Formats: sequence, structure tokens, C-alpha cells
Amino acid sequence: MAIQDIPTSPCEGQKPGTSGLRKKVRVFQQPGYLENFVQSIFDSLDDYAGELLIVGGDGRYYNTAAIQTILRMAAANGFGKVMVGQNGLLSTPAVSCVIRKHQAYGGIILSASHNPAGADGDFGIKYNVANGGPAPEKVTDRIYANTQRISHYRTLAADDIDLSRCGNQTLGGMTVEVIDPVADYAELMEQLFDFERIAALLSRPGFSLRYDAMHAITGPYAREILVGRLGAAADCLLNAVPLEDFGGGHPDPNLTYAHELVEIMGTDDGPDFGAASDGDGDRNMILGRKFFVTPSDSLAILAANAHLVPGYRDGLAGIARSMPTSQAADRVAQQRGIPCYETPTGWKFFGNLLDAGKVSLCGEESFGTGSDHVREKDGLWAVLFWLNLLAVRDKSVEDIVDGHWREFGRNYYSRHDYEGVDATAATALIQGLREKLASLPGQTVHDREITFSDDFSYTDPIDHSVTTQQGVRIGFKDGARIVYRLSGTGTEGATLRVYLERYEPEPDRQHLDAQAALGDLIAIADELAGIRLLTGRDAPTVIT
Ligand code: VG1
Ligand code: CO
Repeated sequence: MAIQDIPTSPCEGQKPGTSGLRKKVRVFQQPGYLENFVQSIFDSLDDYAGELLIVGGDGRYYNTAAIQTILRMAAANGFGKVMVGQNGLLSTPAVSCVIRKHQAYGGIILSASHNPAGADGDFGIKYNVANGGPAPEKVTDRIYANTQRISHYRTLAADDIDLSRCGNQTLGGMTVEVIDPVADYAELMEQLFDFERIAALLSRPGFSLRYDAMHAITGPYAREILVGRLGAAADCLLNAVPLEDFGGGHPDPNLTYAHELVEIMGTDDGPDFGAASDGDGDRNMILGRKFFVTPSDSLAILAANAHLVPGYRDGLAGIARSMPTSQAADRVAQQRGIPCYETPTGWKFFGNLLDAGKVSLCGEESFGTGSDHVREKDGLWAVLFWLNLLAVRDKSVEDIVDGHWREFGRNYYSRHDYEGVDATAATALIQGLREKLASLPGQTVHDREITFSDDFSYTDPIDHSVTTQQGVRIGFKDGARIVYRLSGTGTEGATLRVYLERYEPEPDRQHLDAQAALGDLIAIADELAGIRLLTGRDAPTVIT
């Protein structure tokens, strides 16, 4: 089979964002667009001849077409072997797991996570390194630089691989092994959690659960693990068949987009436990009966109870959270005498801390939790962790959270997203805040004294790389915070995210509605940044 060097020229805008390159499917379908990016990935790597690459995606429209292109290019560029999920499917945490288990050189994940799918939807591609985690910025910077000067890409004139058949096939000089997308991941979950105890919980006559895969990647994983290995009733799974367009939905597990599950959980005789995952399986939402667990609280609660779960029996080395995530986990770390790290948004910043053994659990407010078992956030892992806790503690979700607040205090928390706003206005808003930063401390707004303000900058404690401009933070005397940043995953206009937080130590005052409890901060956030004025929006698009 002939290797072909195809002339090409740079495509605009191939700079990876928070989690890889995300664009409209139509953009990816332009001749050479995907090929340029893939070649730029390969050109940023050293010594991969004969090595193993893992490839898979969330099953959205264009997934298998992109995989066929990538396989041909991997063969032409000299990889020795590619392992690819059957029918092109692999969840993001499963890719991470497979890279680590098979000591691969790296992996390519095709996903735009929860962004809508289909011919008019979004597509995405991301490179993960040998530790199983997203490429760090020094690699993504190299990839971007390559996209700006690319002149050729290398491919093979060859037929498509049959992705439906597990086992080995050859493509030029390369082996392609089509693997069961679930097996390695399910085995890892069995090592971490007490499956016997969870199975016993699930078989209790009074206990019921619902899991919503939102027509995205986790359906087959949930079926094998929850139903197949843990004995849950098959009808506990909702939307468990992955569809190319995610059923026209928006597989973002939050109170807005997972409304079907939220309604089921919201009645007096609703299930005891509810959970959902996102498009690529790395996010999770945890619900009790008529009760929502914020992701920040979930991280803190998993940390406080980790010793009850086999995989974390010996305690945690430390905890890491992204900067905008609430400080609930910090309180657990402090009480346990373990370090807590604050990183920029995006899982790539946790990799070095995990590799160095400095932290065991990580989390983001955006429904992401994970641990050192892989190098991605992991939706089903969080669900199993919660089920393991429920089995051991024999309490309801609400009682566990309530008890946690009583012990550690409650961090009232909310994120307000203004999606699809004019990019120029959004940039002006952030710029306006930056210009004000120096003058804010000492000012009092709505009876709240501002004690600090900055634009978050992070120095990695391991490789000392510096990342700047990661979000404007405004802190108040009682520890309350407002954070503003622009999304790095959207594909249309700009998304402004405003993160609000305040601490409440007093148990009698821990049961307010979060929006009410944060009311004054919400007003201050608008006043300081001029959100309404500059975006023309009266209210956020999504509140979580
Ligand atoms: C968002 C979240 C961030 C998360 C990222 C990828 O990024 O805020 O916490 O790591 O999505 O998650 P941004 O830049 O839009 O705020 V996923 O599940 O889309 O891979
Ligand atoms: Co995701």
C-alpha cells in the first residue's frame, strides 16, 4: 500500500482550547482540516516509530469517518499498532485507562464532550500522552505551532478497517486491534470498589436507582457494570443506547439538560439515587431523592469518606481542584492535614500532581471528579464511588450531604453561564475587570468589603511551567468569592462563566436555596463587571 505525502496549507484557528480542538462538524469536514491537525499532533511527538496508539471517541456523528482517516495516517506515519474501540467507541476515561494498562505511547480522543452532535453539531479531537492524561500545554502549544506551518500530511491509500469486528487487522505495516471498549475499564472499577457490597445495596428491596446515559457513550459501560456485574435492574438505565446525534439532546449532566432524570428523582417516592454522565463519559451528576449534590460538594464528600472505599483505604495523598471550584474540598484537606492544590480549569493541569503522587483525588465544579486511577475525570467512577459510600454508610444521599455540611460547614455555590454572547463584548468585559483589579481591594460593595482581586496565574509545582490569565478572582472579607472567566470549549460566540461562592458554618442557615443565599453576590457580580450592560443579557442561559 502506497504512502502518500499530500500537499496542504495551514487552516485558521486550530488552537486547542480547555480540552482539545472543538469546532462544528462542517469545519472538520473541510478537506484537509482533520488531516492537518492529526499530522500536527504526530509532528509534535518524538520517537513513536513502532509504538502503540489508542484511538476512540464518544460515538457522535463523524466519529467513525474521522477514525478511518486517523488510522490511515497513523499507519503512514509509522506507528506500530493502534488499539481502537469497537465501532469507534471509547469513553474519555476508558481511553485513559487503556493507554495506561497497555503502556501505549499516547491516544487520540474524538469528542466534543457534551456539546450537541449531529451533522450540524460539534466535533472535537484531543491528544493524550503516555500517562493517560490530556497533553500538557507545552505539547498543545507545539501542536498549534505545527498547524500554522504545515505543508504536507502523510496518509495511506488503503481501504477502511472493519471497526465492528474485535481482533487484529493490518493496515500497511501497522496492526489495528479492535477492542471491547468496556472490558479494561470495568476490570479497573472492580479493583477500586467493593462490588459485592454495592450489589447487596442494589438488591435491597427498598433501594432503587436511575442512571441516565443521555444517549451518549456511557450506555454500554453502565449496562455492563451496573446491570451486568452489579445486578441492577435493566430498567434503571435511561437513554442507554449511544446515538450519533445524542438523540438531539445536549448530554450535559446538570439540572437544566438532564431534566428527564431530575423529574424522576423529584418526587416523594422517587428513586434513592440518580446519576447521569455527559457525552464522552467524564462528567457526572449525583442526585438523591429530591436532592441535588453540587459537584464541588461531591468532591469534598468523596474526599472525606474515601477511606471507606477499597481503592482509597489508606487515605489520600492530597486533593486538587480547579480554581473556580468551591473551597469545600479545602476544608476536608485542612482537617485531614493533607495538601490541597488549586489549578487552572481543565484536567490537563492535574496530570503532573497525580503523576508525582501529590494528590489522589481531583475535581472541577463542572461536574468532573476523578482520581489517580486514570488521568481524566471519570463519570461512572464517581457514580460507583457514591454507591459504595451509600452501601457502607447506610444513609440517604441527602443525609450524607447534610452531615458533611454540619461537620465542615457549607460552601454555598453556583455558576452562571451566559452562552453564545458576542465575543467582542465578552472580551471587553474581562478586559474591563482586569483594568479595575488594582483598585478593587478596600472598596465596599453592597456591604461587602473586597479584600483581594487578581487574574489567576498558576505555576506548576512539578515542572514550574507558568499559565497566566486563568480567570478574574474577587475575594471578600468573609471568604466569599466571585470568579469570572471565558469558556475555552465553546464553538459559537463566547460563553461567560461567573462563579459565586460563600461559606456558611452555621447548621441552622445551611438549608437556603443557593440562589437566594448568593443573592447579594449575584448583584455585586453584575455591578462590578457590567454583565447586563455589556452582554445585553438579563439572565444567565444556564445556572448550575
Ligand atoms: C469546561 C469546564 C471545565 C472542563 C472542560 C472540559 O471548560 O468548565 O471545567 O474541564 O469544560 O470538560 P470551559 O473552558 O468551557 O469552561 V468536558 O467534559 O467538555 O471534556
Ligand atoms: Co466530557
